[in-house]
Amino acid sequence: MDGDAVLEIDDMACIYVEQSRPSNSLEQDARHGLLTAPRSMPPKYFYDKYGSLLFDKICDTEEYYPTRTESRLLEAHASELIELAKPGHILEFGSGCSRKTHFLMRACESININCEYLPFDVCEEVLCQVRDEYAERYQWLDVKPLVGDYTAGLDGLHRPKGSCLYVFLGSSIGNFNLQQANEFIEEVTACMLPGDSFLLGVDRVKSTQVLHQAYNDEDGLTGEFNLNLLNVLNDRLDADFDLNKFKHKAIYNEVQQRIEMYLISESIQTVNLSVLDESIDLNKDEEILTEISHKYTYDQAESLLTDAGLHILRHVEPDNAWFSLVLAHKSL
Ligand code: AVJ
Repeated sequence: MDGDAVLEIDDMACIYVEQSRPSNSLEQDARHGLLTAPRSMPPKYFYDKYGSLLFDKICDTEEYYPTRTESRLLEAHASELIELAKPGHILEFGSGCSRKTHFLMRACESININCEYLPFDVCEEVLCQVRDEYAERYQWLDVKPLVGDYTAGLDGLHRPKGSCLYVFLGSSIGNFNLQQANEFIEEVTACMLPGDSFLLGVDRVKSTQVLHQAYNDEDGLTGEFNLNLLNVLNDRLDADFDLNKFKHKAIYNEVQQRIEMYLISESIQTVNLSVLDESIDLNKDEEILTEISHKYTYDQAESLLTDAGLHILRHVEPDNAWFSLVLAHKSL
């Protein structure tokens, strides 16, 4: 019936989550990060259309173990995790294409938990696709996409009524430095009511060789992904970065327990950033830090959640201990 169809679309319309803190514009981030050394840009600008496609391809490479390792863990443990959390709502930060969330939905389905899915992401276009795909595949499921930037504060988050499982997968937490990671988890915890839980996917400390290969894949996809940031800057700042004059570098910093990804200037060069009305002079071998990806030990992965006052319900890892899924809850 026509009326029903309209109602259904209305019910599942995207909700815009208001920022509770201003987040920097690309122009501000570029001014702050690029005009003086040491230079850097936040990793969120990787993900234009081409960057998102490249990231998807990275996830399918042999070297980039996190995606498949986490997927297998979810596949093996989704049922017990869902049974522990008993969610009325599943709210996922940085849901992207929601490829891994299917494991959680199937687990809900198999034990007849009727819940609502709230994917939270910056990209409305992808959120709408996810909504349609999930609504079609899981007829019992309500999908309420949340459009917004989860790094810009969570006060604007409409908190669902009934028990909620907050999900943050893919070791996206690794892009935060340690302080930011703690702050973000505290913010989520502040949204939680007693009985709510938090499922966190965390990449683990491991051999430098395995880590190095994961960020230096044979086909050069990670390099392309990194260099694509310069395309984004050329586009949005009307800049003139020459991609042939930069190279990709990713190293594991054992002291800081993190991958550091850089773009290296291969010669002395001047780059114009027209929109900023500025130019920058780069030395040969000068670095621009484009991403950090923090790795955690088993105990550190738990501390992320327990330091915020949550209690661990379950912590699963594969035999090689390369990745952790930690489920914690706020006690009653
Ligand atoms: C999406 C932030 C988890 O840090 O491993 C993959 C991004 N960068 N290869 C990561 C990324 C280069 C990824 N995260």
